[in-house]
Amino acid sequence: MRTQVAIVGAGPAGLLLGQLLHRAGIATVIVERQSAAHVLGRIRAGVLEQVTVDLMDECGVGTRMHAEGLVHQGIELLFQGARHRIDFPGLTGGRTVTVYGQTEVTRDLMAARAQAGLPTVYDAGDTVTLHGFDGSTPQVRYRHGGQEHVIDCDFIAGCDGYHGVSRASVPANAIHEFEKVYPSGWLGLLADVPPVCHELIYAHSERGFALCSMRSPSRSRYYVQVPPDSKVEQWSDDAFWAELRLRLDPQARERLVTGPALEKSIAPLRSFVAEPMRFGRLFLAGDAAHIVPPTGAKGLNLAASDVKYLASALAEHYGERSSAGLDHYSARALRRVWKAERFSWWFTMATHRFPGTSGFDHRIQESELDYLVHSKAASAALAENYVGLPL
Ligand code: RFL
Ligand code: PHB
Repeated sequence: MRTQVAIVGAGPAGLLLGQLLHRAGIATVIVERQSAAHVLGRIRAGVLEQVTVDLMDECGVGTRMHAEGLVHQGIELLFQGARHRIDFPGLTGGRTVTVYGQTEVTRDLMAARAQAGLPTVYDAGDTVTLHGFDGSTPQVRYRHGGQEHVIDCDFIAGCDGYHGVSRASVPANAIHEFEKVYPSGWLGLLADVPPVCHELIYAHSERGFALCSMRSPSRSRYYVQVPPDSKVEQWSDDAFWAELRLRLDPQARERLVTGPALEKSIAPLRSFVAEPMRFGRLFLAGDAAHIVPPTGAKGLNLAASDVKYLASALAEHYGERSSAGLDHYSARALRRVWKAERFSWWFTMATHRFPGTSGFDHRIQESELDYLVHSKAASAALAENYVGLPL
């Protein structure tokens, strides 16, 4: 089989790239390790920056997002028992975010790809291998249905997440990795109960961080910070609700509606960047190249901005025979990545309670939050990062 761009991974990065390239008249094949149902079963991101919303529109898949997504004009920060609102439009010249689950983003993109009749290979398992990307004839090989398949292509897009094969295929001496692991995880619970508040609440308490988020007016997503070695089996639904309640303010506690978990999982907290994001004819995008802790909701949005840069660089290559966009892809993407890394690290450190921190650290943290909500400059810095920095 031959194509122009072979895409490894059918998460949001791979599917968005496929759609953008299709609209630019560039042929793609996507190879995914899991089944489509498995990809849709993962509960992850919930908040879209305007840049991501615009990209969904550009891909022609924005209709359901606009009909069902919730436009949010701010967030609430809870600490020392009191809530403080950060007003996005007022602090950023009118900008907002849209609450629309990654599952729905993925579903809409999968449907558009299927409708356009574009080739996607699911269930490739761990058989995918990358070849020749340091030369001029790259290949992606995989096994499917008991047979070996080869995709000859011009470029490979590694959109296969943190544990994928793409980054792992690069010789160790060609890549520089930066990592910070936080000694905590987030235990998340999804339930068909109305959200405790019409906006997200980021809560700092002596017992640790909590987040009240949502997917719709009748479906809530809650998180509590847990020790890194916590196992999801150790947390009954009742234990989760009890812990969440302890981290909220009296009004939220009173309004909290509990119910059986539709899904419960633990996500580690990690910051990670691989540099560069290009190796010959292989380009990394999304979680394959970088991870942020979920505080601030940047992961999916960074995947979207990488893919936007990559799609325009590839369109320039095929349309104008210019390699300038491809040559600048890594530096351009990394500039935005590092700003989101900084923001996610800072927001995590400001709102979590980590083991081994002292009374001094806690006073500084409370002072930081106090400054944040009472200084217009500090609130504006939070708001402009949360709604997303310009491309
Ligand atoms: P994904 O979504 O991991 O998709 C990669 C795909 O590649 C496949 N794959 C392979 N395919 C072929 N061969 C192989 N060897 C392969 N290995 C892997 C995988 O099966 C998968 O389908 O990466 P992508 O596309 O870069 O997308 C990134 C986002 O998924 C991620 O950044 C966000 O989910 C992060 N994130 C959030 N981001 C936001 O912008 N806003 C949020 O509110 C937000 N909340 C979150 C989050 C992540 C969380 N977890 C679980 C880490 C909340 C949580 C709890
Ligand atoms: C979510 O709804 O899953 C979510 C929202 C905001 C975050 C992280 C996750 O910062």
